[in-house]
Amino acid sequence: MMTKNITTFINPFSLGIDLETGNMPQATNHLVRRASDMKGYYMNEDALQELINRDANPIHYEVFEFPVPEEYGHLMYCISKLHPGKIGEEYFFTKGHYHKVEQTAEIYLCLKGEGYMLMKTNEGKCEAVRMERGQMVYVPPYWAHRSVNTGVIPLISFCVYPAEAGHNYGDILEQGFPRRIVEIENTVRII
Ligand code: PAN
Ligand code: ZN
Repeated sequence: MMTKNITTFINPFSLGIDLETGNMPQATNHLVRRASDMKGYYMNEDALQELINRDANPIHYEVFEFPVPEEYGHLMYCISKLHPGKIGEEYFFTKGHYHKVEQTAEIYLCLKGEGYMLMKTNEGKCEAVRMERGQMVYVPPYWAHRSVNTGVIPLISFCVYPAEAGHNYGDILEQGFPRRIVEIENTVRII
């Protein structure tokens, strides 16, 4: 349900984003997801555990943001940085989520790297849209979304979405996505 009655007044501001590295020096929120946070998401749990043991539970992806009020009318924005790698045959991905306020959309502008935005609906639709530098992906309302890095450098995107959207991770943790993106014989396959 959208709350349309509270929109806090704030003053305008600007901040810098390094379009090469995705660095946002003024960011005050830094969310870090490590390999151990991804338990239950990949097909090959043993391969995930091997990575956790071998590389001291490495960083999987990071989100940088300088928050605004989480209210109708404001726009939240962030840098999402997904590191490259595979768990077994499966390329690294973000957990993925629906927005809690499901009628909210999101824009991802890819700044660096390559991969896909995997999207699904509750009605069983699933789409994989290519992400590469300069490509904008529009995630419509009602679509769960997960970034997948099929390259060898971090996949970095600038994201913008209604600030009241919120995140629902539970449904994806339970149901996953109908499709997975894997490497078979040195080729990217969407299966
Ligand atoms: C993004 C994502 C970010 C991390 O900012 O939150 O890429 O992915 P997960 O949230 O799936 O862990 C976004 O879609 N915000 O709504
Ligand atoms: Zn989102």
